[in-house]
Amino acid sequence: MSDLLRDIYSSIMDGRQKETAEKVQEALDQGADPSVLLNEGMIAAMTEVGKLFEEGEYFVPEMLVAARAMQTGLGILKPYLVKADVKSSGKVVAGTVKGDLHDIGKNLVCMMLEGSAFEIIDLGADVDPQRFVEAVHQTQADIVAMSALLTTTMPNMKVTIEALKAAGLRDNVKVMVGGAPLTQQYADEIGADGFAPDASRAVATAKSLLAA
Ligand code: B1M
Repeated sequence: MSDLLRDIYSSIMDGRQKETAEKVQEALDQGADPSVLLNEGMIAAMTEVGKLFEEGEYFVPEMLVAARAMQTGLGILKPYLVKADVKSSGKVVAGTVKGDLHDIGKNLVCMMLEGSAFEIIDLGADVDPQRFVEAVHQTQADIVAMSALLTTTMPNMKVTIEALKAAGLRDNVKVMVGGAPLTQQYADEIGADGFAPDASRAVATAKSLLAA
């Protein structure tokens, strides 16, 4: 690991927002590969934060400041990940499901999709099933992309799919799901059309859903 990559990793671990932004920018200015910074520096740091939380060494405030530093770093990285295309690949309504505040992974998925010319309607986190329904109705979206990071909120994906059915919209839209606790099997069980384990594969999944 290079010194700068190590600095990015530790500035996120320690929740130092300003330093994270400066180090990410410095690395980019030196020609670093954005996907290496993202995966080996930033996501690796968040994974370690989660491990320390599980071990009782980090608590919610530490997770929160690390998440803020991560979001700041992602803001710097975004223009390098998102290269706008001309023709729209499709319209995506995205959000983290009801009860769930984790939005970093969802934001990353949105960035990658945007970088592949999808139009994103980002509903944010803690999104009520009816809000997804309204957004699909209003925007005539092609895809609903739902994220969940908690085992306790995963069932709200199924609730949202049922709400789309009840509104008569399920046949008009593809549903894809993702988030750390999810599996392809769970996606199949709740009747989603697609699952992706990470943000780059989310792009491939979205494309294949619209090609099908
Ligand atoms: Co929370 N949290 N958290 N947390 N948090 C986890 C998820 C946890 C695994 C930590 C742990 O115990 N090891 C654990 C969940 C346990 C479980 O349910 N099995 C946990 C817990 C318990 C909690 C609280 C309950 C803690 C408490 O209050 N006691 C609480 C719940 C609050 C709530 O949501 N109601 C809570 C709170 C928080 C913070 C607010 C402090 C903060 C979130 C801030 C924010 O997001 N703005 C936070 C954080 C930062 C984490 C960890 C450390 C990091 C999450 C993250 O951003 N990862 C996390 C531990 C971990 O994941 N290792 C943890 C980086 C991100 C890039 O990865 O989100 O997985 P991820 O996204 C990936 C893929 O999953 C995938 O692509 C992304 C990029 O590759 N993906 C998709 C995601 N969505 C997708 C959608 C797709 C496709 C792919 O298609 C639509």
